[in-house]
Amino acid sequence: MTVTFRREGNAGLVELANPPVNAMGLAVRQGLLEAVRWAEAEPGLDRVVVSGQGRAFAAGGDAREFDGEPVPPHLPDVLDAIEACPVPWIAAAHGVALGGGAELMLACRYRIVAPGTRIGLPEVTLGVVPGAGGTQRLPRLVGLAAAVDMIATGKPLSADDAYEMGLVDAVADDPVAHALALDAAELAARSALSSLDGPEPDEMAIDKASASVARRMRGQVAPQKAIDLVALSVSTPFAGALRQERETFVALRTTDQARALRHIFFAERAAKAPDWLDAEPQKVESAVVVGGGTMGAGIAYALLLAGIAVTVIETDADGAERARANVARIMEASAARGLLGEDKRARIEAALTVSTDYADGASADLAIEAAFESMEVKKAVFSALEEALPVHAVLATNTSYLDLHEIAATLNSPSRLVGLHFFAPAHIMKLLEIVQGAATSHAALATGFDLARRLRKVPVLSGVCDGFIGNRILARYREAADTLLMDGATPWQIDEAMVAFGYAMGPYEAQDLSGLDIAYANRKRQAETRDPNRRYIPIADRMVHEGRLGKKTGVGWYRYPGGGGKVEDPLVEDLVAEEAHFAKVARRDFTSEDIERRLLLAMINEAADILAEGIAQSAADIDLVTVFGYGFPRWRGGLMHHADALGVDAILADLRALETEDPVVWRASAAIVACAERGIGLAEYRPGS
Ligand code: T1G
Repeated sequence: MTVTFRREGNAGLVELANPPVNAMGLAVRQGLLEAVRWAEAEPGLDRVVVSGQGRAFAAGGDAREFDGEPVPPHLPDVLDAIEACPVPWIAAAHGVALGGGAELMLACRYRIVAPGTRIGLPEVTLGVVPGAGGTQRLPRLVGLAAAVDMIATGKPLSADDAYEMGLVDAVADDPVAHALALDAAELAARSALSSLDGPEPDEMAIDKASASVARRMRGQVAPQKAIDLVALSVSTPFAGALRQERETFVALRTTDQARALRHIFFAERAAKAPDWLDAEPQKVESAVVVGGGTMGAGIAYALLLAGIAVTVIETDADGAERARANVARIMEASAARGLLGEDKRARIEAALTVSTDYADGASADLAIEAAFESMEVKKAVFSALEEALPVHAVLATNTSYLDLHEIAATLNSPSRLVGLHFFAPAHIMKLLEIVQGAATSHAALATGFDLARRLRKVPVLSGVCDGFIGNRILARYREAADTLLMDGATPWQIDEAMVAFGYAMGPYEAQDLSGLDIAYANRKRQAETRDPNRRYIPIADRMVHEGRLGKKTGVGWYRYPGGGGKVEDPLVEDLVAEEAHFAKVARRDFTSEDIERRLLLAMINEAADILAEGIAQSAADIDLVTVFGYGFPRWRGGLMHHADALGVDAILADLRALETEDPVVWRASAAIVACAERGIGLAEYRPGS
């Protein structure tokens, strides 16, 4: 039974029992409707208290059902029945009440939550709109401005904020007990929200919400649809508006955007240690972080937040001071954003040690090296770690590019080495590439996945190659962009095309932020092994030679007059034109569509090679890397999900056409050829198959 109901005195007690989070699938809807019929027939009831078993009241509609046709009873009808029930229903919630779960609360006459409960209507984050009365009942309860803000952002409220706003009537340690103690007469006098007049008009609030979603959720369809529906509540009678809400919800369920957002929602939750990983993780109570720069400090803070004692090792006293200042700066910023309370801060500060002596890490269970990206430095660090730390300690490197096998070759126990590739800022970015070397033990890997769980990161397993999954795709993306530059496009055009596609910023503005010297160092490192037949674009090297390193030098691909926004720089266009002249390139125009197509094809083809080589376990893993680490638009589902939306046949045809231009860089990946031959998508493709 996913819904149970029983009588206790004059009260009916209804419980959602669909673990783990009481998703309101078909069985729950049927069960709720049976409970209404029971309550209507049960003599002498003066209230029905609905609550949820387990860690949540209800997480809303079962998103796994959204690919198929909606099956009755539909949630809006079930909630209408609850609202119309002659016995008043009381919602007694804990944990989370999201989407349909919050709408169930709105269909009740009285709402009680336990402290710590989160209440929200996050449907837009799944590419849909509230589809069971939320857009009509909420504004009638809390007013237009509060309702449109909640629904357009999808952000859940805390119990106290919900009480402040009037969304809930009480915050109680035991909501069910509180419900049972309510005065029956007061309860019976409460009106159904659907019977109330619509909210006062508030054009300002609507316009503000529209402007905000146009900025923050650019390219996504659902947010503005949700705003339009909430606006309807001012003048449209409840029943009519509810129908429009339902039609909109059903229409959006099967859109590409909703499918893409569901794909990422479930892929993120499926990102766990692979089934074949049967080893026990090393219990990590204390850790060493080598290097207290931006990455090291972020990693140290993330570990401290998870309750792990941290020793940051630096080369000298100045370095140690800078490291301590870097961690303190992160704490300050988190405290300023209300994310770090004084007690927690004191605990974290007490658990942090900064030292120049590896011996201070003698009791560590894990070491994460985040030192300068030079193989020489890495080797020195790991031999010091192997000497100072206990033999059970797992040794990890945060390298973004360097060869794990070369580092492992310097260790007495290479099985202890695993790659843990964090993304800046390490305490915020959710992605963690866990890199498995040939010698990496299952215990070291399991420790990486267990750490990801404790740090609430999205772990993705990667094999060893230059740049692992993410940076390898990024390198190909930049190479393809530089080729477009050489052949006729401008940084502005390229960035605009990728922003129009859905990225927050294009490759050139992004590089100005991170600095052109990082990629330059990598190109220099790769020079010896680069394929001599592969076309090489020297523009970015020239930029570095001329000191145009990006924002940190005030100029890069763009100028930033007065430290403000990016401005096109004719000197860059001159530099590019000159390089094209030297290379005897006849430059030509590219449309925004050309640019988008070529850059996506380049990334998709490289990602397909990564899949074919078994560096990535699945296309879904590559989607997680591109969305959580590289700003690929979440509402497009990640690089490979988008590739399947384009279709492998079309992709192969495009690659074949571009191969005539350059057979080396546009050689179609074996994975794409195989998928086209077998008539499958990249999502079904498995390495080695
Ligand atoms: N549908 C289906 N499965 C769901 C689910 C949902 N709505 N929510 C969670 N799960 C699964 C999840 O895949 C995982 O499965 C397990 O539950 C635990 O989740 C008309 C129709 C509730 C805050 O957007 O935000 O209502 O991996 O690992 O970190 O308007 O899940 O164990 O197999 O995330 O504690 C709107 C989405 C739906 C809420 C719990 N609701 N869920 O977080 O655990 S649309 C949402 C969450 C709607 C109506 C429409 C979170 C959570 P597995 P978890 P968690």
